[in-house]
Amino acid sequence: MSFLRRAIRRPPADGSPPTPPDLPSPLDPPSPGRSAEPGAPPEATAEPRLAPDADARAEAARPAGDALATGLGRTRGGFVARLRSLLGGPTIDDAVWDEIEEALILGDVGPTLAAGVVERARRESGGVPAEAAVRRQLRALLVPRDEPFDPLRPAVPGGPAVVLVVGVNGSGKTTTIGKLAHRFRSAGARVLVAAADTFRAAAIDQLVAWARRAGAEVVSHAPGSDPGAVVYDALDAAVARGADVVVADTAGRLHTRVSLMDELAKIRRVVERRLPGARPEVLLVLDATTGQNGLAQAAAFAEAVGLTGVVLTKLDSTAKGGIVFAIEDRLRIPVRYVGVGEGVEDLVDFDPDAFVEALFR
Ligand SMILES: Nc1nc2c(ncn2[C@@H]2O[C@H](COP(=O)(O)OP(=O)(O)OP(=O)(O)O)[C@@H](O)[C@H]2O)c(=O)[nH]1
Ligand SMILES: [Mg+2]
Repeated sequence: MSFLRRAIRRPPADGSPPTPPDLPSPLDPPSPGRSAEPGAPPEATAEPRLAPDADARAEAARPAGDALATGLGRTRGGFVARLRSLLGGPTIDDAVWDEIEEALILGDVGPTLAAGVVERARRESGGVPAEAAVRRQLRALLVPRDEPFDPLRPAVPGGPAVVLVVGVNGSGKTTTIGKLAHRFRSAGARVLVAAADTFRAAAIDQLVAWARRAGAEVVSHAPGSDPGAVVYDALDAAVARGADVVVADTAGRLHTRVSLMDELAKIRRVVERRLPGARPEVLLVLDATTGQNGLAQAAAFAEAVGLTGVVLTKLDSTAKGGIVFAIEDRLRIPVRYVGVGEGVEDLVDFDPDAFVEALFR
């Protein structure tokens, strides 16, 4: 299975953002789709237009249980292995239930949730095996999905889908956008990425490099310019060119900095101004290794900009994948994707059943 052979590439030791694998250097000249000056009309690139058909879209959204299980390797070997050995023992007395609770806390499920899961599973376990009871209780923490997730759903009838990507510094936003662009292109969509992280020139270059590899078009302005204007121009360009989806990168920001969070709210308003009544996807990219602190981040972003989903990155780097349960239960926001590596294919659709199954596989 190819995902087993995926090399995990580590970031450069100096902390600078890595160049995505097999990509041109960020020092290469900008792509043709890039507009250099604020307000300059974005240029069109000669891009074949392939409308995403229903099959391709269904394929793009298919849960990937095997890839999930691999991405969860550390978690499965860590707290879940402990959990399973405790649950598989001959007798489960008070002391063992306490250890089960501890294992859940160790896996970042969170103390309150862990206590609740144990209490309810204990009650249930008279009738069903204890492992099944715990699995069921964990599964019940994940929020119900009312309708299938379709990131290519037009934000307004006849218009493009819009995906805003937000999160704290270094959580994996730009990398995730590269992966998403690749995935959407593979589904036949015409993809436009908006370089609304204007904070650093290198951020624009990093996005351009990812977009070029994925075959997506880019709309960008000069470093330091207004991120809202970039998004506005990108939406304009998407409408003019008939793009299927606009994915906007935003600067990493501390969730505690009010002025930076206000800037996000402004970007959100720009979408509304250009596409009145639009329903954009607003995805929070959370680094799974930050543990329970991710909950505070998510709450702040939800308040500032409204979130429709979470992308949990770096799940491959942590043994504490139980954070998924905490995020969904506490915030009632569905996890849509998980990042399981730094490569372009290392993004897995999140499906609640597949997740719990993969954990205990
Ligand atoms: N192991 C692993 N690394 C990841 C994953 N996603 C992103 N990364 C790495 O995380 C680091 C930061 O990724 P970026 O995409 O630059 O993060 P960002 O949120 O755009 O960062 P800023 O723009 O600085 O806020 C890079 O080294 C990525 O390769 C993942 O799923 N797994
Ligand atoms: Mg970035």
